[in-house]
Amino acid sequence: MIDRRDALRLALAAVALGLAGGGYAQPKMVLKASDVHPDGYPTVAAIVSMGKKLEAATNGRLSVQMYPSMQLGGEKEAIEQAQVGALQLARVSVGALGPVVDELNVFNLPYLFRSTAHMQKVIDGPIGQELLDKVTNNPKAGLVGLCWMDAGARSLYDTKKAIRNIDDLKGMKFRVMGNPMFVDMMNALGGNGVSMGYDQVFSALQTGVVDGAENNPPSFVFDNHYQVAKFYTLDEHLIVPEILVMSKKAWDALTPADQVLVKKFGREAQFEERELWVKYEKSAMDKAKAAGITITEIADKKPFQDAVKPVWDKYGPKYADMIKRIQAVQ
Ligand code: GTR
Repeated sequence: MIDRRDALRLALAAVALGLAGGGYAQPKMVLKASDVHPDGYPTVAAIVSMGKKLEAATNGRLSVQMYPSMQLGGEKEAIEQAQVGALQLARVSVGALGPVVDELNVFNLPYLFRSTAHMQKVIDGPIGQELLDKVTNNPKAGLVGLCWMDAGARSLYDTKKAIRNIDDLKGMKFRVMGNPMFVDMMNALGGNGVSMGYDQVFSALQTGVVDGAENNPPSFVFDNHYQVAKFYTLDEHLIVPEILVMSKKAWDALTPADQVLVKKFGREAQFEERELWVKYEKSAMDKAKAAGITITEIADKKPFQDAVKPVWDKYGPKYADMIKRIQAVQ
């Protein structure tokens, strides 16, 4: 026989163990997510929407708290925080994650993809899954690769002059993402690559620490770089997708059923973001034109493609098989 005091103790123990209610109640988990872009940006909106789906599917047990606009720092910081478990979801560029998971660097080769449609085919298919698994199975990364996101094509912008051909890049300093491949790329193009976090780009442009940077139209416009850099040159040297990673610590704390949900809604976020992206890219270009930005189309990209050959010579051989497979995707 158990008396009332024992019954109370047992009940308290059950609550502490999460057994109350007759089943194994999982504790509530708020997944902190970070993004360098502001609220409403396609990557931010897609992850907020993923969070709402998670919340609905788990009766509020799992939810996402988004920290946009670099509130938690730049992408290097976000990756490091996710690795130690201080942050649960980090949406970053593959450019920034390459130094952690080397296999991803294949996507960082300039002019690898023929078009954004080609890139999408690759990330949506078996190669995309294989590379997400490389993130997850990397023993040192401490991250789980959840899904990809679109980021269009990256082009040059600067505060000094319109760039009409490759020779115009000579002597100009361009900020690139924190990955040695991009410093090499910019140097091969004839400029000087300066790597720095995204959080420093606006002021570096403003104070003249760099003459320019390079990014897709939505970043150029909606992160306000166009207010200081008035020349945008569409050479489209990189088509680098984004990636959403989860802290391995947080992932391991989820039940297998919850892991399935997170993956499923992540995959859906990949396609939701893509639709938002198309609209955002168009409105970014419209806004840039309306603001009087000098936009230069590089019709003949061959000189740019030829110039980055040393980057391919240096990094390409390591990824030779993967490059062939990517190029074979139609
Ligand atoms: C943007 C990308 C960000 C960040 C940024 C950068 O296009 O969405 O994740 O990587 O570029 O240049 O650092």
